[in-house]
Amino acid sequence: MKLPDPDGPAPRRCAVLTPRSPAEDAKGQSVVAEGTVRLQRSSITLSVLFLFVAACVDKGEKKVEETKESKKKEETVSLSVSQGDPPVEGPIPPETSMVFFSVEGALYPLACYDHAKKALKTGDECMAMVPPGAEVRLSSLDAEYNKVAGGAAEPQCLIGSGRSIAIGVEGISEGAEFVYGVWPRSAMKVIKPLPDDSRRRRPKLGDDEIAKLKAAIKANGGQFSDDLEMRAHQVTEIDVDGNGTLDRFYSVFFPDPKLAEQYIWSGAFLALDDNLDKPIFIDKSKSQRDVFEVRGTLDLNGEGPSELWLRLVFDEGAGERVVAINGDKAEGLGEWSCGAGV
Ligand SMILES: [Ca+2]
Ligand SMILES: [Ca+2]
Repeated sequence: MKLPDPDGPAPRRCAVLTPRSPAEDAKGQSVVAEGTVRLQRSSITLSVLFLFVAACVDKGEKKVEETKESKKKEETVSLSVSQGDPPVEGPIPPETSMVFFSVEGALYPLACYDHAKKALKTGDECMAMVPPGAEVRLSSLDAEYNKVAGGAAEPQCLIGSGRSIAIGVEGISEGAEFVYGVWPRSAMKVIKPLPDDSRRRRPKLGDDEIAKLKAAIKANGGQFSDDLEMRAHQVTEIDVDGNGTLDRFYSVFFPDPKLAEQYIWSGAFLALDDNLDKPIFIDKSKSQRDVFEVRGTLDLNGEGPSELWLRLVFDEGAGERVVAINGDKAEGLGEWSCGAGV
């Protein structure tokens, strides 16, 4: 079914919305010139027209809204059925080992689960699980694809460093914009990415949230004057511990009043079951020039709770890392990718 384009011309049911030709404009002026009585009549007519236009514009806006809604629905449907390779069935942790990759022109291992040792690992140990020729699965923003692992390669963000700490895959630096990947292919369903807009909004914090977060920052060694303005970069709900009650992730910072793009303090907390009285301290920026984001969750060892897939964003780039939640402590697995976090 072809839907009308919401950006295209408005429906013509309201004739008064049609622009007038220069000839019609000239006629209008001559009517005005004929006299006051006609003018008064015109103004009454204009008022009526105005009301009619207002009603039509209102209806038009509603129509555009409805059309946008249906277009969105149609896009969602077409995305879920159109591109990419069909899902791959098979084992997930704890029944299998798995590796989770960030895509930086190559598969950059962030963390992995070693089934034999029943342990979470990072770096080279994850690389070693995926020999050349192994089947991997990659996800772009809206579709998943099956690929084959190649040999060791430099990630794009570290090009020229001589550090071949990623796995090359033919053709992934061009075309579809891949975001993350997994081995084995069946493990893709472990990754639960958050919708992109969960990072684009800049939420406003309530007074109670600010007071509790300031107390939590101080309890974790943060120093700042009490009247300093706190801002949120991301506040989002995720069920990390899988108990059915949403937990809230906070990424907050204090802008440095004297230096642009510098923060007095920037860091992240997780309020389990939305309880901000005792939030889990996730991490803080060392350079005071970056902010944290959660991109998604994944239960790498299949034993709950989920691990957090984080991103650290700074002026010139970003790095990623997986953080495990152990009780009331957060533990970063390996280093931040791409040399971030220093
Ligand atoms: Ca929860
Ligand atoms: Ca886990």
